[in-house]
Amino acid sequence: DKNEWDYSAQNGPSTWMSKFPMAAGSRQSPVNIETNQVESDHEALSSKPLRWKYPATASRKLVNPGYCWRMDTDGEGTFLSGGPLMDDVYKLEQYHCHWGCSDSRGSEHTVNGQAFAGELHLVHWNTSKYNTFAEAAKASDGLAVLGVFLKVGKTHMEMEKIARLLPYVSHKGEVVEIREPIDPSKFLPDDNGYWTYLGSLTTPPCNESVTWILFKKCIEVSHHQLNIFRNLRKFSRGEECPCHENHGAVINNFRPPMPLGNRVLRECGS
Ligand code: SG4
Ligand code: ZN
Repeated sequence: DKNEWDYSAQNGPSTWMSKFPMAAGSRQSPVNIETNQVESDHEALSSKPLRWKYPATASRKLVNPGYCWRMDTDGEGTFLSGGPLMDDVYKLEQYHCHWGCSDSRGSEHTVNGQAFAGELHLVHWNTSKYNTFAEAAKASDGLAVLGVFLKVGKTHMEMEKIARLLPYVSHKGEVVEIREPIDPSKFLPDDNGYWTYLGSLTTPPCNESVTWILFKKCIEVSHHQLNIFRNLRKFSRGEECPCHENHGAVINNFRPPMPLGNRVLRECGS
């Protein structure tokens, strides 16, 4: 299958470029953020503050695609604009998460070489310039992803609603409809400071279409909540468990940092 890619030694990130040539491009994500090489760009970025709005009813369907959990959203009434996005208006398409096998790794971006326990991604598309998500995903200014680092600490109450539903999508291909509101804005830290740069999707086909906005401040989730993520399975119900390989658990679903090259990392806020 041409679309077979994963995070294993055989089909993992170092092999993606053979089937997905864009993965070898010069604008790839994630990257390591060296905080002393970041350009403060207060004037240009803070002249238009980053603004968002998400109705609590935006979260619609929780999916296990076999390599993460993903919440598909109803973009209606959602809004992201300002900061590096200037006046363009983006809508929320979905959000999903990356995590490790232990709490010491799991994020895709790193800060001064340090990984976090996980990284949440809120994926948006530019509705000012494009008609569909698919069209936007092919354009250099088509997508915007808000990234939030997860560290281990206290139980996150909004994440708890997702954790409670994950056992219903334990196997690949399973979907559950959301009945109680899950508010995406509750996953964002209370401080607005962020880093931003131009990059790509971190999974095949690795389109170079993403304006990345990474919050400097982490949010906390509990060790137990991360363990619930680690209980998701990469295979379908009824398929045989590849028991030799961590019982087919979805873990270490992160791509390692790619070269920044001649790109500029900018920051806004503290
Ligand atoms: C995750 O695998 C999502 O499930 C994918 O969503 C997403 O792809 C992919 O990550 C890449 O997004 O923010 N990490 S990322 O760069 O959004 C897309 C789906 O496959 C196209 C729908
Ligand atoms: Zn992601």
